[in-house]
Amino acid sequence: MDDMLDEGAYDRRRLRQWLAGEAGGFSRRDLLKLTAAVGAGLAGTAAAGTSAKGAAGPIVKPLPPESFTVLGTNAEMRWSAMAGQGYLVPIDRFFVRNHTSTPIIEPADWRLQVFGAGLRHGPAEFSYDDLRRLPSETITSAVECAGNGRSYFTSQQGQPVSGTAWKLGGIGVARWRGVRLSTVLRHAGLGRNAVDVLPTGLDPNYVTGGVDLGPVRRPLPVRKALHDVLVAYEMNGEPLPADHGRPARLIVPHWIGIASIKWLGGIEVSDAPLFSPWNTQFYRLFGPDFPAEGRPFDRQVVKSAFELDQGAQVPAGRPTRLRGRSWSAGGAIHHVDVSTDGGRRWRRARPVGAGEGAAWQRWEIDWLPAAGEHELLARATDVRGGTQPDVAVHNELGYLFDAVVRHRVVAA
Ligand SMILES: Nc1nc2c(c(=O)[nH]1)N[C@H]1C(S)=C(S)[C@@H](COP(=O)(O)O)O[C@H]1N2
Ligand SMILES: [Mo]
Repeated sequence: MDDMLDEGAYDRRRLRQWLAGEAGGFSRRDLLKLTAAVGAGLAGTAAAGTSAKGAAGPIVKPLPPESFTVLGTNAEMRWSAMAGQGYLVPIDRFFVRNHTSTPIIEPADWRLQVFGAGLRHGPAEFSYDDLRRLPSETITSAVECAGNGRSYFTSQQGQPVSGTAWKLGGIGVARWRGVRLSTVLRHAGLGRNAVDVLPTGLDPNYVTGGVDLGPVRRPLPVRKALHDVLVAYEMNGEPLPADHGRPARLIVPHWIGIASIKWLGGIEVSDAPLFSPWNTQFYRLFGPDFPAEGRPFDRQVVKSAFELDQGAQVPAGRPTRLRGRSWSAGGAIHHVDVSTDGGRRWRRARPVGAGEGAAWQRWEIDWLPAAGEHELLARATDVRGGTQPDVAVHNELGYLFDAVVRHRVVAA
């Protein structure tokens, strides 16, 4: 069990089990059938967007253009909207990634069902009030889409990818309050035989290429579930907003955003490995450099962003303070190097906000731009030495873009 916290080992073991046909929930045969039915290239295409009762359109909160870029059913945060902000991303500019649409669920009508062969007795049910009565905890954590930065595979590396064309705004950091998933599972009577936990969303089923893949769901190992996962009902001190999972969602620290299931309705606790399209067909690395069944992954990588739009204007000949943020699932950021001349010379950025937390690191650096076009680059290194390459490893679904992004600005 000990290697289950090492997500790489977990992924490799699950992959072997899946290939061997030991699959609960979504087998290799299911996937092959599905792939045959739909044809290649369906993975990562835009949601067909079924509409269910109670759905209020893809996203409920206002999406002013100065804060968001709308991408299909999703809304990307504009990095310029973080200029002058503190450590946290305010709710009114936090990105939204919806496979279909935000359902409106009243806390009073909501129940969380916990069930499965990995429980000691029968299923357990929690109301919103039950959840609020359990001991609470508050954590600061990023939620980041695995496809954040995807568009740079094409615009910077000239490589084709499919999926939502995020720049770098598919991330947000917030304070989340809720109940530890370990507490919920213990109250439900977690058995010693428990292996995987499969949280399921209450949003409309995801239909792509004419195939109904069912509700959004993705398993995680019980070891991770017990380690640091939160069932969150508050975000930045407010009741969880509809678009971010009201009444309750998972927050799975350091893992790709899809692990943090919103509008949590059910949690299956299994005594055998579980699978869903979200850890077999999506969220694997596909392409010539990878095995045919794709390489699984769970964790995020190292990234950096300037608090500026691509192509932003800065005043020429005047001292300019560049600000940005860097983050890594591997630990706190140790240092950030910045180039203002396309990568020829590098300077160390000053960290901002000591002791704010390790979800990301704010930084700044001063610059006197001459008139003309410039390319800004930022490269972060975390405390374990993890850093950002010049070129990200290409994969067809465009996940884990960790390369240094070339950020064009115009001084005038
Ligand atoms: N039920 C459900 N949970 C979900 C999703 C979804 O579409 N439905 N999207 C996932 C993805 S891909 C990401 S990146 C995060 C985004 O969280 P946010 O919309 O609160 O920013 O939620 C995850 N949880
Ligand atoms: Mo995502």
